[in-house]
Amino acid sequence: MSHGWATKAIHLGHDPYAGTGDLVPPIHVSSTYTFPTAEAGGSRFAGESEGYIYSRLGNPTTNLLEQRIAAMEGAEAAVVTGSGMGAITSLLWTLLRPGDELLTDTTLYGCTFAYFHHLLQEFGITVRHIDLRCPDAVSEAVTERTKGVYFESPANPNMRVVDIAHVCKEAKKYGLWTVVDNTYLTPYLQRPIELGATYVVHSATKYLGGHGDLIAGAIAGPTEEMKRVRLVGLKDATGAVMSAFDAHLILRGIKTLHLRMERHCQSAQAVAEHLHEHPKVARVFYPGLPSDPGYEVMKRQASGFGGMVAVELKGGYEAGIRFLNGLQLFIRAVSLGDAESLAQHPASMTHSTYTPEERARHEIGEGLVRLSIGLEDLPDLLRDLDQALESV
Ligand code: 4LM
Repeated sequence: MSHGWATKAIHLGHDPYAGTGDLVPPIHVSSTYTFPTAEAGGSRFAGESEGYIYSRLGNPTTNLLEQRIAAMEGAEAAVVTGSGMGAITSLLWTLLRPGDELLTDTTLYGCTFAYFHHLLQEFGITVRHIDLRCPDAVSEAVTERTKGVYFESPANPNMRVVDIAHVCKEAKKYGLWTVVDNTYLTPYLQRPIELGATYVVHSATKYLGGHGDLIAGAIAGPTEEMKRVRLVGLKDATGAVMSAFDAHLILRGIKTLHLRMERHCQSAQAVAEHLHEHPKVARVFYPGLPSDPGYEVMKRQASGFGGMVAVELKGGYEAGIRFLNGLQLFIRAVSLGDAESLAQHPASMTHSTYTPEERARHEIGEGLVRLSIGLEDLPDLLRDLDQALESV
């Protein structure tokens, strides 16, 4: 019998009646594993027999989380990592070689942008930004050196939405792989692999963990490729493994992911509508507003619009900073996806890795304020936003 999405997120891969009968899967803290004989150890290293070797290569608690994330994403397999950046770098150090070319959308999370521009480019990999919202963007940009296409949707911080099925179909025509950073929506709301993507990456620090108490990442994709990522990008290149304790916290977090995401979406929609009407607001970036350029595409490819809202105030940078400083319930902090509502200023914080000219080119406003809508009572959130806007 095939179970539903939430049932898998709660039960998959653990038999509560086995062994000591733990309802909750135990946390396996061992860094290394015993070999009954020297030959048995050699045979595990040679890949001829099953069995754990060393926790950088695999651990029962992180492996259970990998099974659940793969099932949630509709992927064949997954690999979990010590951070979202650990996921992105472990995947791309596995897939790219000097001379290769990577196509990407105009907007990326600040450290992904820095990795692409300050590392990949210095190692002889060309990264080209194209407007993936244009239907012919991939076919016009592809060269014989192009290996893949990487994007976020909705993008951090300006909520740009890319038509995932269309871009993946175009990329496939030229034999390119595609990577979608699904951090903002989570597999509860959007499953890029089912829409044709080859890989998904996550900062599991955000909604998957959901409680602001860990740093983690995940990659999902085809089984054989995930083996390579584990043995090349993760084991040898980055070493960015997840601890068993963090895997336990994420296993706990994803049991309530569906409930949390429903509430994040509801409140974010209400906040976006409220701010959209406000006389001090120049523009709200939220694809759940029918006036947003991403609205129609999002309705097709996701089952909700997510919990992130960005806002540009009339009065630009100065107004944005005053607004941030006026908030009393929203907490001034980067990161997102927690129970607490968070607010930050991308130009001076998460996206300060871009130069001002790059931010202008990549559509990241200097006055933009990003809100991660938490799980508090909505009237309290609206009241806090209103009183902070008063001070502008
Ligand atoms: C932030 N973001 O935006 P780790 N992909 C996306 C992200 O938003 C992030 C990462 C990857 C923020 C962190 C301070 C779309 C992170 C990187 O931070 O390495 O888990 O994820 O506020």
